[in-house]
Amino acid sequence: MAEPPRFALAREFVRHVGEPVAVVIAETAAQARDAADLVEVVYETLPAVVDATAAMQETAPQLHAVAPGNICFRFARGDEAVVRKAFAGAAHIVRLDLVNNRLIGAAIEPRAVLADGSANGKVTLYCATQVPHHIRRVVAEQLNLPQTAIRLIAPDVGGGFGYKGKHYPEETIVAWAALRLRRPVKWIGTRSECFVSDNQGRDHQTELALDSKGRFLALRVDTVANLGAYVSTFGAGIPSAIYTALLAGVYRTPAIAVQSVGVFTNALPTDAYRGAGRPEACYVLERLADEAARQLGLDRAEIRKHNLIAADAMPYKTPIGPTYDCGNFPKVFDRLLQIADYDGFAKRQRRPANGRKLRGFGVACYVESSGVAPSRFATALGARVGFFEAATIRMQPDGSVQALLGTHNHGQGHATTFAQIIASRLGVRMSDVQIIEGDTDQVPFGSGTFGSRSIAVGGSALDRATVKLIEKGKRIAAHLLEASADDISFAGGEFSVTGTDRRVKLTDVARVAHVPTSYPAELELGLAESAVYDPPSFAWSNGAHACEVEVDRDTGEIRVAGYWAVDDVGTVINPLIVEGQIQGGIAQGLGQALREHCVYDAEDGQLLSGSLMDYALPRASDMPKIVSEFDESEPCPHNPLGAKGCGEAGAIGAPTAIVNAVLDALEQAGVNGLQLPLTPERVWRAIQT
Ligand code: MCN
Repeated sequence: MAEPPRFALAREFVRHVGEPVAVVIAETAAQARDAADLVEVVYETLPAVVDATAAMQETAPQLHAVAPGNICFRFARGDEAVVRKAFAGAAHIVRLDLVNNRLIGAAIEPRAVLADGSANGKVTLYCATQVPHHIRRVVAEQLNLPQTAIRLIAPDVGGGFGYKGKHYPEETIVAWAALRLRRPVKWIGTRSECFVSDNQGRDHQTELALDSKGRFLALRVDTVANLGAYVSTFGAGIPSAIYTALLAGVYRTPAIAVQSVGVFTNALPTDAYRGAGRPEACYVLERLADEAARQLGLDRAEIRKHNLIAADAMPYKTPIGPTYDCGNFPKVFDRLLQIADYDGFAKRQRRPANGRKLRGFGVACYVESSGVAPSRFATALGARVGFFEAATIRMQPDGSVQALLGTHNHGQGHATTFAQIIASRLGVRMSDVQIIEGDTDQVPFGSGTFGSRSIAVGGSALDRATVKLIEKGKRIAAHLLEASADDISFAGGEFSVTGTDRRVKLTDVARVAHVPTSYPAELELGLAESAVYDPPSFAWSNGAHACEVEVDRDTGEIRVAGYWAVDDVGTVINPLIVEGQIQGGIAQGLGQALREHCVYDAEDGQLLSGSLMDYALPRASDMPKIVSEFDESEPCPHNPLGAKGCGEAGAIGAPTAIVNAVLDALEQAGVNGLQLPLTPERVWRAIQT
């Protein structure tokens, strides 16, 4: 992989609009803006290329000396020879060109950094990030400081969606300035700055072919991924390791070969954005399944049922690497068709409410590699960090509990769900539990929150810490109850001598651990335990989503009339929170399918969708009523909670379910094969022509 240097301030070349070139520090933001206007940069305009396929042409401007042809990497999986053979003998080949549109993250609050460098040699960095320990490490490396010289505090950050989980130049610049000036320095992005400074998402062009006799025989996928001007933190990992691993989806296609090429262009860097590689994989497979059904005259549900991996095939090794350890895809799919009344759709389609409206129905199944990530897997791919998680539980003498985790909450309800885990394990009240995240001086280790990992990895570390705490508690209780620790059991917040009514409360054990009137001589005082959890595999969340739309023939406007989701996120800790997470993801998926599109001028690389006036986010009025169900029959077999991640599920299934529904409707108008996003204008033009 070519890894060109990326400096906090551009040197010699500016490679994308918005790349910082100078920093102005003043007493007030207004002064700083005025002073910035006085900075004169003399640019020599160089040719630009913003499209990834165009950037691969021989004549394209070259961005980096270390990346000839603008190629960052070529990543392949599967056996090309086997696939070629299967294609040669196939009855049908279905081919599609797909574009996965570039998206701009738009959390409620922009990014922000405040550094206090007044303490000798030490800087406290308040930072709107999802990955506090990671940012501490990178800033320390860049400023040549020990990690202990930086305290990173990430309080409520106003949403993140993945793009706040990456390192940005401003974090280093502000820390550096604060250390130089020995006083606090603050930068807060304006909404417009977010458009030209924050990582963007998706931007894939994919061509694929599939052989079919109604059964999928082989799949070939060629993807060109636009990385933008630099490799962002996970920028190269998303379209390579993560996206390609999921191209078997829920289907038992025996031969698969995938090639993904990461390309540099004069656009902002792309990186993880809710779903990160998984929506792209789902889009490829599920658009293809619909197209195959259309060309072969098969029912869309039937072709899928024909090819789904059976529950008794688990564990199922895909031909491109991953092994799914659980999941009942046919059951989830059947349930979806039932709740969405798929059988009744033909009737609904024949009689739309208004004659000018076209009605369509779409489905999309997905598998998600949540619980990112087994460190073994990540480090083998070149990640220079482990992806495990750590949790510490401290019981105070009064019986209240503090839990410190390296994950980060920015809207996922960790304070509730993690407190639930502790309360159920230790038999304490939820109101007696305090969850602490987002402070590197308090929490010893952390990988942060992304990749729907907090429950499966952080929650599992927490669970392990409770087990250790109970084990120690048993030894203290054994001493107090004058019994052997082997005879002590724990339930409902009490230790008891098995088969007797002798018991002592955990809260009393906690008090004795701090006020040792009677305490085992061989034990250390205190009641605090830490645990680390490194997942042996991903937690394979999966699901099936369906959508019904009405397309207005005269305006191209699309109304999502119904939306149904059946998701297998393993054991659900908090149904209300999970439902909210699924809904939020679907809202973002709807945005990708129907509204959002990041556009650069192909000639000069200017960002044309540079504000919320040009970049349309979905609104509350665009959202349908969502019917959401969970299938908990297949808990994750390798983590103690049985939980799989849910934070991205909606954003994975929704874009494709919605697009498939719109294309189904448009077929009645003779329209096929539109690219994302399906804006009213694009749909209207297609109907007209
Ligand atoms: N949960 C549960 N039972 C399960 C699975 C999860 O009760 N079987 C709970 C968890 O305990 C947690 C929540 O659901 O409270 C989400 O858990 P998880 O799926 O582990 O996801 P993370 O907490 O790791 O959050 C990351 C995920 C990602 S990758 C993005 S992007 C995202 C998202 O969550 N960004 C969000 N949800 C978001 N929600 C808000 N409001 N804002 C964002 O920026």
